[in-house]
Amino acid sequence: MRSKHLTLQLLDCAPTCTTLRQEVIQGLQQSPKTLPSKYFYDELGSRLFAQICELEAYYPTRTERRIMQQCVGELAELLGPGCLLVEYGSGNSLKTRMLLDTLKDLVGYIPIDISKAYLKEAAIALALAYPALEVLPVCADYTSEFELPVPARAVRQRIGYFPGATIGNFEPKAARRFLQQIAHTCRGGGLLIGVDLKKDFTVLHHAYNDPQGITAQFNLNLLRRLNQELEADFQLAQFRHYACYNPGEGRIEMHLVSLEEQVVHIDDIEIPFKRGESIWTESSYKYSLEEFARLARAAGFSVERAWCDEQRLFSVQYLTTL
Ligand code: AVI
Repeated sequence: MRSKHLTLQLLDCAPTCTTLRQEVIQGLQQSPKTLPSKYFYDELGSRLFAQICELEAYYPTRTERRIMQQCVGELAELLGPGCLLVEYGSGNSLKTRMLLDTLKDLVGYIPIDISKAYLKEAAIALALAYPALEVLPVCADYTSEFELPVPARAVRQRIGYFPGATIGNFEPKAARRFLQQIAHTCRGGGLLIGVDLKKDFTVLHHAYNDPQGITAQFNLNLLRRLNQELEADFQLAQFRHYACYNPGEGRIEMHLVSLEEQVVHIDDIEIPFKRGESIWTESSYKYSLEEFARLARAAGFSVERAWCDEQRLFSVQYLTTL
């Protein structure tokens, strides 16, 4: 990867089109129909998500940013020098800059993201802004098995970074497995993670049903992506975004509801829809501090510090491996 002033090595472990096709067809043949939320993030999906993060209704991003502003100094003291920062799902890496600016003598930064175009753009911008920092981008589904690149300088400890409450998009068992994988990768080190907290469900409802309709566009973009990459024939106007909080399960559920009885094709496979039938596209679990501490422990971490905002909407937690 070359820009005017630098060369960056990108490690490409991106999922193949076959994986996308297999997972999509499998999900759409189940009852209820599902699609993996990780496929939201093609180039347009990542841009729409960045817009969601700036919405008034979507409190997590700005709340996490405020907490980070307050705790980053203390965090830098806790972590000390010589860390390798490994970010899972780095997107535009904007929130990482606060850490890159404050952590002491970082050995390197490994942004991992499934969206190659977005990753390249972000990695080049970072390498230009931080010329002394070794940036080692990896294009991958971060839940899959892959080796991390090794920086030139010696690493004292690996610190995982998983902001933005994305851990909530995993089913609890998958969340535990993923945290176990990070605990293994970062053994002897730690993980800085954003965790969205349980709260009044009207706040949650508003956050996932924004008045500007950006979340709806983000959800529907998944079907546009399947039309483009798998030559499917979804009629986007025949599906509607629907999101609601399930208090029993402690999660937001996001769906695309078929407005008509219809048949969608992917190659020669027919996917029939009844009127009102939905594709479940995402779950977003909300945790209490106690619930998350139990999950972290089951995965091989202990909670060293948990910082919250005054309204207890969100938490930023620093976990260390057991
Ligand atoms: C990435 N993740 C934490 C977001 C969430 O809140 O669960 C994805 C999202 N879906 C709709 N709005 C935002």
